[in-house]
Amino acid sequence: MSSISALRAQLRPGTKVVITTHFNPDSDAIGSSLAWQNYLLQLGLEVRVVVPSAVAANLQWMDGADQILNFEDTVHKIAIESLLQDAEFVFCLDFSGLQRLHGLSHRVTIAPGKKVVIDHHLNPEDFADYYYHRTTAASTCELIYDLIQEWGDDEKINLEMGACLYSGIMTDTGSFRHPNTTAHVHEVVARLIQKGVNTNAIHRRIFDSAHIDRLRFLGHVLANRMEYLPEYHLTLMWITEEDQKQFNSQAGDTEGIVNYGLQIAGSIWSILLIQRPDGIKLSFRSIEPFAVNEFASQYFEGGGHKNASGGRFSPSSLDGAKEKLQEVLPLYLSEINRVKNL
Ligand SMILES: [Mn+2]
Repeated sequence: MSSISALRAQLRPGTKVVITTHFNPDSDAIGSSLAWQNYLLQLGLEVRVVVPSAVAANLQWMDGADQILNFEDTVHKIAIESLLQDAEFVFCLDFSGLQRLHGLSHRVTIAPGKKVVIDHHLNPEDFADYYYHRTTAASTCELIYDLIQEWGDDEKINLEMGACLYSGIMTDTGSFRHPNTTAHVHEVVARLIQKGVNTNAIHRRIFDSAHIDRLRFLGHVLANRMEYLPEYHLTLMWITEEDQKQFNSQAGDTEGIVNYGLQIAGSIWSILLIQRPDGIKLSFRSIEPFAVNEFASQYFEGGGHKNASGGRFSPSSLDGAKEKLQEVLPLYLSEINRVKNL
């Protein structure tokens, strides 16, 4: 493993580079990837962004998003394989476990180029040659900003990049209200605003660009797919495959729904179960100081941040996942009671 500072000198004009990010890429994943691409293009490198699954509609305004290659698209897939074969560097942004690439994981693993991880998730895997990794960073976009500053290239952060970076910082901090929102986060954002980034327009593009189906879907989940378990201070939500069909649910439409569970007085955590063809996807959110990443990794093959984690349960049975929860929740009762009294 080498120091990231040694990397700057190797990023010479003409160097072929691939940037990739996690499955179901969110605003931090796409924002950091496109901002980093913009920066490397300014240094004269040949850069493509490739993703394991589709970019959500509310992120497609970002500069460069129309050029992103999606591994789930059969035409793109072939291009991605040859790009990975030729790349001298593969930048892995906003993830540090290869399984988060899903179908793309094997291709990246066998890619001959040097791997560079830029990420803020806990427990990074040891697969890369360079790491710029800090769990205290609220977002990968914040790390991209910091790294460009460390390399003395502030003037290269242009408006397009600034908009991408702001998007990831805004969403990964829950619009600046999650406990990860440090003074540094606000300092970075203040600098982006000074550079002319229109934060209000970005907020509207990301959050106020829903199709009416999406709002009806949300209404359905809140009205019919939510339960509050007072003894566990837990809000439980679930979405069936049928629900997703009925409301014509698109990539990204389930994003953020889990957070509603924390709005109930007394709730210290919230779990959303989403039925997918290959299993149940779980999202966990909690309030400080209750940690959900350990729960996610211990019982649901997952992990993540202290207050925001993911997991999975197979087979694709919602009842099965709920039964598993009923089994393991009592084991957490003492921790729940400890935290609720703080
Ligand atoms: Mn992130």
